[in-house]
Amino acid sequence: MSNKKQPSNRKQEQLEQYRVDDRGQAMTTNQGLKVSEDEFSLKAGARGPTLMEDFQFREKMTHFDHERIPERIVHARGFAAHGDFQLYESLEAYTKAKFLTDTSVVTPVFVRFSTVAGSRGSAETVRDARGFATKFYTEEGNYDLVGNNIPVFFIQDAMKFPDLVHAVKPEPHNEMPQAASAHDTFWDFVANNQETAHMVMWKMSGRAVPRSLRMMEGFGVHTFRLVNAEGKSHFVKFHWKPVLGVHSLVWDEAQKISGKDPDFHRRDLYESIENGDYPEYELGLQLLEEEDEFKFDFDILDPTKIWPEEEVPVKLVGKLTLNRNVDNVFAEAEQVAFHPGHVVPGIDFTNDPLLQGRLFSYTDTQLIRLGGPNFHELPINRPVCPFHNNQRDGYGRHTINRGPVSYHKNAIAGNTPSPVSEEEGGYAHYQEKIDAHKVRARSDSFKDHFSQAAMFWNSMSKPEQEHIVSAFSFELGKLERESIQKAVVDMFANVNYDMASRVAEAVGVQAPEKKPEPSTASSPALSQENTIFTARTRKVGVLVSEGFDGPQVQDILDKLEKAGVQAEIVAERLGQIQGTNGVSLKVKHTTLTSDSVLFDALFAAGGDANANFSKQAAYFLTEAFEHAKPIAAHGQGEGWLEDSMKGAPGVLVQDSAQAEFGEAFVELISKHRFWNREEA
Ligand code: HDE
Repeated sequence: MSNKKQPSNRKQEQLEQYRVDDRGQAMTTNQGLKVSEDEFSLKAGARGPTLMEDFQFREKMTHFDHERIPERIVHARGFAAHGDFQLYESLEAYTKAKFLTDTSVVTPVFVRFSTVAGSRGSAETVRDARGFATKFYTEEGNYDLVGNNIPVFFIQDAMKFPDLVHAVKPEPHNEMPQAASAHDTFWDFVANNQETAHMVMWKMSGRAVPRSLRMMEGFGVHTFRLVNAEGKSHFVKFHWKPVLGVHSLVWDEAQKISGKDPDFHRRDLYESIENGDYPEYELGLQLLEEEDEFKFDFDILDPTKIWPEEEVPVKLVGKLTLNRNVDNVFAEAEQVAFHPGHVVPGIDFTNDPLLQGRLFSYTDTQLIRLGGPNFHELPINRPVCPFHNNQRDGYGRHTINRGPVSYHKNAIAGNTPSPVSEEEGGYAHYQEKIDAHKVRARSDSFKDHFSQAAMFWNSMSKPEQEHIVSAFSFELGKLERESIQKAVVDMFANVNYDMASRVAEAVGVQAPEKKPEPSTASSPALSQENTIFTARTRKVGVLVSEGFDGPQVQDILDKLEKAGVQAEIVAERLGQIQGTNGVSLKVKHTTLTSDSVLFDALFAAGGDANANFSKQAAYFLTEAFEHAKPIAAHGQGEGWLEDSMKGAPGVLVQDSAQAEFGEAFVELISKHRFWNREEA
């Protein structure tokens, strides 16, 4: 980590006492004993056996043997950062949660992003949902918003979660494939559990291959409740809206990145924070009066449904800024323990059967993962407010509770610690009236699985629809069993007949029967065509060789920098590279150490390239072109472009008349991709 001054807040002050810098220190054992030698075990003679007495060796080896803890059963591959959250306007009409009512409060946060299916070391650009879990360290206790980047879930009842996860994880007989849903058991589950239809549509879309963790939305998924000081409740859905807009990779690119840079997403997040390009997301709320619970043609308790933003607008209420990287991934990102049941007064649950089950699972999983009931004492998990109760002991207890009393009620300690009233900040559950039979059942109001899946399809632009068809064709194309391919195609004919027929043709199974369209509704907010577009923080690969046009190239690089674009020089070898008029550039990559898939756009800046570099540059450019990326060429760089690329959308070739070349390139970069090129 760099030595630059790091942003601070109350949580950072607390963490500071646990941070240790070993640099410049004498080496000791864990007991504080200074050691004089750390390369050789204690032996009976330099060529003799190691002695049992060697406490120093035993301590070092034992600690090493115990370094690993079980990875998360889902969301194992994750990365995290610290930051702050601040509110734009008081939400006291809706909630009494202090951090949502006082605009002067800066709430420290810790956010962990993750993929779902892959193991802890798996590649990051796989086709998957992403976890977006936020811990707010509020003055009233920790509040965790444990969300995903897809607003709906595969199943409606927590009872099925183990089945879903078993189906998507690598198949148990051969542990293949890693971090991928393109295999028989996942799609067998889908076809036999048709409530999955809506989320599968999202998973086959660009949402499941985000360009960056900084460019994806987050969703609380379930309907929660906000409760104000008068006890009035509103239903609420939580959203995170990225300030840079929602953008995706293309599938071919995502797969190649998995090999070229399996750490692509964490590197992007880490570097952005180190560069001071702090990732930002606005918190959005969809609010619903209690009286409106039944006004929709879906059940608001059903986690496979969204509230279309055009019907229930998203109110932007505050901003999350990630401004500090972790110091130690294990201590922070691995040991952090999230739980949808970590709430504060003013935030409450609904009877969404998926949420209800999650309220059990998350503590349970920490007990096995973190080895006991004291995980709340780990530095990253400690609230910034004090905590007092009569819980005692257990593995790894840090707190030294004083005095004889560890029970309630008592007289010895004046009946303390004691519960406090709601007025004094005591959490009181919303008093929802329940009058029902105990049943194991799905509510009839949860039975429409296809309308919103169809709405998602209807809302997509043409290129987005093409990407969905090709994602289905890829995934089903990987299956061994034709019966499953057929069952999935038949199922998705219920969503959109044309889509399913095209997939059937691509994978060579019989076309499905024509089914009626379940919905003609659409929600423009779902299309990434309607998102925010900006060149800020985009990464451009600058292909350049000796003797490039110094003044012109430097001018273009200055324009890119001014627009917040990160330009990285790719040349034949590392070191400095000389252009005309004494301009010299520092080379960051060679064509060996980088690849076109690692950049948002390419700038062929020219120079007297040898045959090998010209060939490599041409290869970079062709691939970037295939992936619909912005391309600019100057001077000899134009010669590295295939003729068919010149004049295509998003390809800028400098001619002498163009004074504003740098600005024009920035404009292209802000467009992200040129899908019309793909169509052509
Ligand atoms: Fe999770 N989920 N989940 N989940 N989930 C876990 O808890 C679970 C669900 C989500 O970065 C586990 O600490 C059940 C929906 C995130 O540490 C586990 C059900 C959503 C993370 C668990 C769900 C999520 C988890 C594994 C169905 C989006 C990573 C490790 C009822 C709203 C948090 C852990 C982090 C992690 C259970 C469904 C989001 C096993 C039983 C829906 C972001 O407890």
